[in-house]
This record gives sequence, structure tokens and C-alpha cells, in this order.
Amino acid sequence: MKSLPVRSIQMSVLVAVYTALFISVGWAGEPVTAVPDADGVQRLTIILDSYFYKPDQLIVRVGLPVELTLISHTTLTPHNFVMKEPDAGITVDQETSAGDTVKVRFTPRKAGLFTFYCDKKLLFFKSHREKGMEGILRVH
Ligand SMILES: [Cu+2]
Repeated sequence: MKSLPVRSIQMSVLVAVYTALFISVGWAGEPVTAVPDADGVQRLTIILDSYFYKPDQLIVRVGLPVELTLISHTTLTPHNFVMKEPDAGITVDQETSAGDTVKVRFTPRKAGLFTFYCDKKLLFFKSHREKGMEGILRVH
């Protein structure tokens, strides 16, 4: 019984940290699940803006090609889309200049949770990733 208050405090701290992370990272949006097209390609569209991806939670199936259409909504700030998960068959490092639309393709070979992010950084300022420009790809 003595450890109970400590445990509940720990739990509260955990919940608070998780909530803060959730809000700061912006993972509050709804996850978007790809539905394969007739040709078996899982197509999703992502908006890149300062400093977020929308949607920032993508769900795809393992073993089927994924095609992401990256649309920049900025007028000046360049962004990119980086995912370095070679073990899962995913290696993407795509520049997305202001106002551009580009497509990337990969075929996930492994189930799991993988992070994508923008690694742009201006001088001594925080990186875009640190400002919340990241998201999660769930492969199942
Ligand atoms: Cu960026």
C-alpha cells in the first residue's frame, strides 16, 4: 500500500508528459489509413507547412508500394520529408521547396512504427523537427 501514492504520482507525471508531447508534437490529428488502389499502390497525400505535416499519422500495409504526394503550402520556407528506416525498406530524403508538389515511393518490408520528419534548420534556430514537424508511419 505504501508504494501506491508514488505509483499514482508516477502515473500522473507520465500522463502529463505524454499529453504535453502529444500537444507539442501535434499528434492530435486523426490517423489516415491508406486504401490500396486497383494497381495495389497505397496513395496518400500529405501537406507540408510550417511546422507540421497534415496528416501526421499514416497507416499502411506491409509489402505493398506506398506513394506519398507531398504538397508544400508554404510561400518561402523549404521543407523536406525524411524517413531513414533501411531495415524496413524505407529510405526517403525528399526536398519539398515552397509551393512544390512531389511524389515519393517506397515499399515497407517490415511492420512497425516509423518516424518521418523535416530536418531543415536555420542557423542557430531550432530545427523544424524540434518545432514539431514530424509524424508517424504505422506499417501493419
Ligand atoms: Cu521543414
